[in-house]
Amino acid sequence: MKTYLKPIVIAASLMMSGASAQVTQELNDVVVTATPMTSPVTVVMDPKLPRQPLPAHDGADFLKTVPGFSVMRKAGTDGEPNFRGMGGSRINILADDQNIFGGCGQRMDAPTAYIFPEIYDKVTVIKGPQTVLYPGHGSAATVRFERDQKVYDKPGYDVYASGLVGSFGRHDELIDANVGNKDYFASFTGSNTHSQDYKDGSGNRVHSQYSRYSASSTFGLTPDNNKRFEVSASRSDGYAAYADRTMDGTKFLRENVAGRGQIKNISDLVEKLEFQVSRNTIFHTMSESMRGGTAYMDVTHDTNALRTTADLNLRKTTKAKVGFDYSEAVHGGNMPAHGMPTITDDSQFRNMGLFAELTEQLNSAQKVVAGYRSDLWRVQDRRSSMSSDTAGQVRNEVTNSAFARLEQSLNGMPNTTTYIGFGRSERMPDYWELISNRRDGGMDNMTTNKSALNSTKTEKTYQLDTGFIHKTHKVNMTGSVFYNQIKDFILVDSRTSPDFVSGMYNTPTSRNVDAHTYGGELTASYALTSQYRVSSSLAYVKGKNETDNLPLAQLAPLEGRLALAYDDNQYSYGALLRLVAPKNDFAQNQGNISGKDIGSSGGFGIFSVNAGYKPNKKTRLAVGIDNLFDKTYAEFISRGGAQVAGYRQTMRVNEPGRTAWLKATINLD
Ligand SMILES: [Cu+2]
Repeated sequence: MKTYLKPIVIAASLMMSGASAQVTQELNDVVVTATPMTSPVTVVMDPKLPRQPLPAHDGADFLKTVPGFSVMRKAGTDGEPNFRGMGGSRINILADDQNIFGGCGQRMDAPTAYIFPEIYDKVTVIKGPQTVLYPGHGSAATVRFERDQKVYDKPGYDVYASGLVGSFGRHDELIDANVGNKDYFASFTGSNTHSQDYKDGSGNRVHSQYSRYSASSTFGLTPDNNKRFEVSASRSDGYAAYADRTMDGTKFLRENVAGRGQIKNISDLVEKLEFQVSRNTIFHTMSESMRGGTAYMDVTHDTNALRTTADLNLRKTTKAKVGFDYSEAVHGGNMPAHGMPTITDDSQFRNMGLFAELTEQLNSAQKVVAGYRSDLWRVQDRRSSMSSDTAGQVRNEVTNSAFARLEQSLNGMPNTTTYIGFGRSERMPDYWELISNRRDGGMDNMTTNKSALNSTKTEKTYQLDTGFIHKTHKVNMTGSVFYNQIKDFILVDSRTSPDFVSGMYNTPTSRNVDAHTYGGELTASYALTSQYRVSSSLAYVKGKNETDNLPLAQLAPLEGRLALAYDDNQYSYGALLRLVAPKNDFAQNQGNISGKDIGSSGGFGIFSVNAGYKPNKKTRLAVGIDNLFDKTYAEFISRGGAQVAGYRQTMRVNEPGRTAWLKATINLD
């Protein structure tokens, strides 16, 4: 265990030496290995920078560089993000402030499966229940993938393009092109990615090949400096092999149309007004066709949403953001193997929310941020009475969430901000928890039609968040710790003894239990010289299922990272050591909508190296070798390996072995 505590010691010594350090020039991150908090509870990232380890071309793997995040592996792509042990809908994923709910009842497609980070300009993570501005079911973190729409005051264009080649036949191509003048703008993004099966450290092939493309275009008008109106459309599709189950994803079609507008400087009171309407449709097919079978199933999830917000200047020191959002999501599917080839709806979720967030600058050193949100939910069970005992029934629910946070700059310690916040987040159970799973059935649980619609209560998280940020050019240190009490935590229980599963698909149960978790993340980096920087991070979480007197399931083990980087603004070199502790406390067959604990896991250390070259300001080359020593390992939260003909079955889906990659990016403007 001692090895894994080293980052803490290093961090502590950096903290002491950092307090009196002289300011020197800050280094650019050429290859990002760990991302610190940028402001209280908030991490902001540039998705166009190369990352190590090389992420799959989807939004989950990308989040791995944020301490506290881990990803449940299913195969090559479409992993499931988990933050501080909270998975599934507890992480609210937003693409341009729209929820994309995956379609798969077996959760092949987390929302991040439809998101290609590099086509966005900014990714923001807000930790804990410390915002109420966004729709969805999230309580543990909010992740926003955003485009900064480029507007022009004279004719101009910007083009960003990147290409990547890597081991196991991986190649990515991406373009983000913008053009405009003072009256209009237009943009186009396109991405394509492909990978063959990768091999784990022992040289065993993992059933994991995938292919994806995406294309989107936006057209907008800027009648004057204060107004912007735009329409956009996008489409993406692909396929992916899954090593953790008996079917593969052969279609992941997402189509999106949206209209949005922004009017600024309306009056002294109203600084900005924004509105958005959007439609997201998912058509997903899972089938046996990639492994020689013929069985298949289709699912659809269509979401229409509306959102409007106003930024208000209430007083010189008081700002507010108030708004309203509405969404309507219909899920459907077919079962050709059971004589139902036509897609029929199984549920509708309607949600209407009102929210307000207030920022009060108390004095030059103190700020209070507080918010309140109320949602009205209406869930309709549209299944037939053959497959649900709540067929046709409607559940209405009101959820309330609120938070307050004090941020304070320290007088005695320059460049240091501390914060303390308390939040209550009430989470409406999602599609999987209410419709896919069955209810906590007591004695009679041998049939599949015990619907969870009315029995699964909303989940209430009461959380304390506190931390600090200390930033100079030489030292960057951040710490965030949290403690929460979760009332009616929605546990997905697949235990067979006691009997929580039923039917031929072993449908698990959505149960409410009481739980608590605590932990935190620490990052520290220190510029040894103007070219050398050492950085480290640590993430820890512990939790308990109080009702069952068991550890809370799906909590990743203690993890530390240590990196050394050289950057002279033209050449860069870096090395990354990731250390993960063994984990022996687990809750067999308990978990969330995306996975469950399957046993203890061993600790491991993974060493990776990278190098970069910037011949000029517009071009960047980066190369890396991940898992240099070709270690065979799997993440604790990863899914169990399935039996796939021609492949070796493993307890968990193993991570890739040694992976080399090269990425080139170019900016033209
Ligand atoms: Cu599926």
